[in-house]
Amino acid sequence: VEQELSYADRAKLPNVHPLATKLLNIMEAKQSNLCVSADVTSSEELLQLADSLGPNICMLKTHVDILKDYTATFSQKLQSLAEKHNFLIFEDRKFADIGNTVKHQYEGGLYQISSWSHIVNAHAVPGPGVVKGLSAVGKPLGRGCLLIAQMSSQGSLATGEYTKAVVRMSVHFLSLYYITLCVTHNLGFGFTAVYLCYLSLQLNMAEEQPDFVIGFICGSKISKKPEFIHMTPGVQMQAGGDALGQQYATPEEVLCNKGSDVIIVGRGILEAPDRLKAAESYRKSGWEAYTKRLGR
Ligand code: 5FU
Repeated sequence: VEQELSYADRAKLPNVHPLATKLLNIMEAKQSNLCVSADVTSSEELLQLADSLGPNICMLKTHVDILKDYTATFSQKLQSLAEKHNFLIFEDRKFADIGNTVKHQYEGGLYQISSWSHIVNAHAVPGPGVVKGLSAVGKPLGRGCLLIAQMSSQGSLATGEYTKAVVRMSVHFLSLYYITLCVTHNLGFGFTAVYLCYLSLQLNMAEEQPDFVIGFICGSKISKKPEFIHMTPGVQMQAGGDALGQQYATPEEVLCNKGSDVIIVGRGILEAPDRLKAAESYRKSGWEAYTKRLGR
């Protein structure tokens, strides 16, 4: 039986993205695969959450556009807390437009997300251009992106062949671009053959160096490549759901049975009477489920 790699082993793989290495090392050091989803509407409360739960988490997920009082100072303070407590920031922006538009949305506007968020995510619906656009801004800054391959909500259309296509896109987005070029420029057969050879080289290069996409939002492990990080929302101690279609699985189910790497927990912690105690219990469950999966 093939022994599964630990987070620490995966951090050392030759082709892993530096940001994925950083995350995997944080997870190992803090014994935490918990990402808290800080879905609150006041900056002060968010910062207070980041400071108090910081020691228990590997990552903090934001929806910056639900804050009623966002300022640039807030993002600076959040970055300081991320350094103080050694966690990464993930803005759950779900970019889903053409490359040129997402470039502006990522870099500019009110929030200037690329300046403070280590990780963002994107829908694959627009095709590879969305990754290309984000990458133009994020790659020089050492940022990373998660592709949304599955969603936790009831009736999600991101399933089956769509999910598989997202996994392929994570690796091949550059190559798809070349195919399009080839077709739209109507190159002759000979040229196309040469292009295809070049393309397969590109493919391998992309596989060897996932240079911006570091993983997926998904419900279970969907890629065998240990360089990719699988992150799963819709997690609570009790399976179930909410009134608006959210569906929950337990940390044990997600990390041990479904083979994901990181649990994303919002209301399971935010609505608990003692948020710190709840975060610690999710951290502990998550870590135990992971070590059980490793069989160590
Ligand atoms: F991509 C996804 C998804 O498929 N499901 C989600 O729930 C993202 N989310 C986010 O995770 C959602 O926007 C919330 O911010 C968070 C889950 O919060 P909960 O309170 O744990 O349900």
